[in-house]
Amino acid sequence: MTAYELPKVWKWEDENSDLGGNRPTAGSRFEQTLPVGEAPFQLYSLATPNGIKATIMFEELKELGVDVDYDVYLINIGDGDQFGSDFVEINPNSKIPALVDQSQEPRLEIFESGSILLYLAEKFNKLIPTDIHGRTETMNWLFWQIGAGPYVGGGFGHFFAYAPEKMKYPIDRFTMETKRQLDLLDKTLGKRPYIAGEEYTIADIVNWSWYGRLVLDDLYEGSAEFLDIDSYPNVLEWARRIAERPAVKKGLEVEYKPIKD
Ligand SMILES: N[C@@H](CCC(=O)N[C@@H](CS)C(=O)NCC(=O)O)C(=O)O
Repeated sequence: MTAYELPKVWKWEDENSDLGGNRPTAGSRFEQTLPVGEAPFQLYSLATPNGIKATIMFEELKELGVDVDYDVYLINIGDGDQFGSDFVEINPNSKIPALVDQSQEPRLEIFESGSILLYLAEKFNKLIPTDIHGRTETMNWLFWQIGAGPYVGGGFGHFFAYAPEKMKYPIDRFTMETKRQLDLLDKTLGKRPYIAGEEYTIADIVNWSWYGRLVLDDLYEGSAEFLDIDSYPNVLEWARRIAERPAVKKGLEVEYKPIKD
């Protein structure tokens, strides 16, 4: 690994374009007008593991007979759309997915995928158990995914697939943690059919979007072999079962409308 001498004060070196790329500051970088459709829900997103949680949720609600009309727009995070003024108005954290419920007066802005799923589950009383035990267990695994997922995405996935060079130290560290998480899910799913118990819930949607896709080798090419995915048979069986759900298939195929002409 390249030797690195810590400076006294870290300084950002701008290797990025004017609009895209992360910076050590938050807030909008340019004026932007996002399209707004007629549907009660306006979703600004992209089909990443966090983004598909929202479209799968909407499609699951539709399958359950809920009248949940939504418009979905493409936020190209590579182009820096998430740093435009209208998007930042909805999500000051500049990450997809971001949702507006314009059936509320004034309109309601919802960001963080977990918050979006919980909001929709509570609003329509679906995909979250009503009894205290089931509900709490669903929340446990919902929050667990939001906290644990970044070790997989920002940790394992980043160093396995995207970092400019392969570095043993971070790959060892995040592979170990990812495998620990998979083992935890495998043990949990060895005892029950769904993440939080006997029912399919929002905890399955958020976890499948990361761990289901990971074990099905749909996230980082070659990672299924590298992680020895066959040693997590319960996760694999659950991942394949969820992938067959009509709403999941539809959620992955949703057409995103452009935000620019
Ligand atoms: N904790 C957030 C994470 C959202 C997130 O990291 N979104 C990524 C795409 S999967 C993003 O928008 N990245 C753009 C950027 O970092 O500039 C959530 O669950 O909604």
